[in-house]
Amino acid sequence: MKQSICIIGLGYIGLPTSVMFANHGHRVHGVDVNESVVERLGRGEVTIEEPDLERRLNEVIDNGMLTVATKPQESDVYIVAVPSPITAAKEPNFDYIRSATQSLVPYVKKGDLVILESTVPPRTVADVMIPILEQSGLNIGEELFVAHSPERVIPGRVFEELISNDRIIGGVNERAAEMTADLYSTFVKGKMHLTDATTAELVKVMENTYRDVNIALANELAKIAATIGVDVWEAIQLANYHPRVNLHQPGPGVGGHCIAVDPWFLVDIQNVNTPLIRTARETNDFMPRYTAMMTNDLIAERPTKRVAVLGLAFKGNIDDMRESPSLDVIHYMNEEGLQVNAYDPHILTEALPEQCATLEETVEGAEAIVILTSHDAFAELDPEPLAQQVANRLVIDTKNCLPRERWEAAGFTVQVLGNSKH
Ligand code: SAJ
Repeated sequence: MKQSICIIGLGYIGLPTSVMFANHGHRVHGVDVNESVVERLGRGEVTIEEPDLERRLNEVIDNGMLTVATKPQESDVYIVAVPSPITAAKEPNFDYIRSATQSLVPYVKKGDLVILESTVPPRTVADVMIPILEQSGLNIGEELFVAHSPERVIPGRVFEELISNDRIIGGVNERAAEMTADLYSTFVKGKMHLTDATTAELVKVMENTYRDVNIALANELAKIAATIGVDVWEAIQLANYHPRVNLHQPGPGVGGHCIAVDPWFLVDIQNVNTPLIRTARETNDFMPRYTAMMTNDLIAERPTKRVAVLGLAFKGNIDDMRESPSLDVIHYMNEEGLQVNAYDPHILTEALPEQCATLEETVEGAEAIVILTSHDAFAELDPEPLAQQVANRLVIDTKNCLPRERWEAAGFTVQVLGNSKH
C-alpha cells in the first residue's frame, strides 16, 4: 500500500532514502533545516556525491513524488534520519534527534508510524524519542507506532545496498515492527529481521564497533610489520585465506560519521567494562599522528619540509570529509613543522587553507607525495609528469592503492604504510 512519508534530514542517508521511496511510488515530503539544501534539491541539484542519485532525484522532483521543504507536513509515516554526533567529551549529542522528534509532535495522528533511521545509542527510542512523542497525547504502541530501523548502507553503493542489504527492524512492539517491515518491503530485497527497538539500536552500533576494533588490530599489525621487514598487506592477505580470519585493512586513520563515532556510544554506557572498544578508538585515532611522524622521518634529510597530501575525503571515491583522518594528519604535519599542500579531486570547494586547486600546484617542489585516500583517480595517476615536478621522488602510500611498479619505473621510492619488506 502506497503511503505518504515525511523524512526529516536530507543528508547522506535521508536524501537517498527519500528518493528511493518516491521512486517506488510513495508520496514523499523531505525536510531539512538547511534552506540552501532544500532550494538546490527543489531544482533537482544533488547536494551529495552518490552514484545514480542525480537521475533518480530528478525523476521524482519532476513527477512530483518528492517535495522538499524546511517544515514537516502531515503524513502516514515519519522517518528521522538526522545526525547523531558525539560531543568533544565523546558523549552522545541528542540535539538533532530531539529537535527532529519535537518537530513531528504537531503532525502525528492515530495510526501513524515514526521510524528512527539514524544510528543511536541503545535506549534512544525509549528514553529520548518516546517521552517527546507522548506530548501528542497519543498512546505509544496503540495509537502511535514507533520503530528503529538503522541504515546500514555504505557510501558509493547506497542505492544497491538499500535494496540488497538485510534490514534490522526494532519496534516498540510487534505491530510497529510489522508496519515498518511492510513499508520497507516496497524496495528491500534483503531479509527483514524483526526485534525490539533497543536490540536494533545495539545491533547497529555493534556492527560499526566490530569494524572499528578490527581496523585497530590491522593498524597495530601494520606498526609491527613496519619494524620487522614484513609487508603487512601481503601478510593480511595470506592470513585471510584462513576460513575463520577476516583481518581488515590498516590506514592513516578511521573517518566518517559512523565507525569513528558509534563505538563511543558503548563506552559512554559502560565506561569501566569497555577497555577494548576504547583502546581500539584510541589506536585508530593515533594513526594520523603516526602517519605525520612517519612522513617527517622519511624527509628528515631533505632541504625543505614541503609535502603534497593527496586525499581529503574520509574514504575512496566519495566527497565526504566528515571526521576525515586527513584533517588530523594535516594538523599533526603542521605541528611537525611540515609545509603542507593538499588536493582532492572529489572535493573542489575550498575547505582547508592547505588546499590547492590543482594536482600540479600541490606536488610542485614536494619532498614527498602522501596518499591518504584510496580514490580511483590516484590509482590511475601517471607518475611520469609528477616525477618532473617534485623535488624528491618519494611517495608514501598509506592505503596501498598505487600500482607500485609504475611509480618505481618513474623513479619514485614507494613507501607503503606497514611495509618494511620492500
Ligand atoms: N577503513 C580502514 N580499514 C578498513 C575499512 C575501513 O581504515 O579495512 C577506514 C576507511 O578508510 C574510513 C573508515 O574506516 O576512513 C570508515 O570506512 P567504512 O568503509 O567502514 O565506511 P563507512 O563509515 O562509510 O560505512 C560504515 C559501514 N559499516 C560497516 O561496514 C559495519 C556501513 O555499512 C554503515 O552503514 C555506515 O558505516 C554507517 O552509516 O553506519
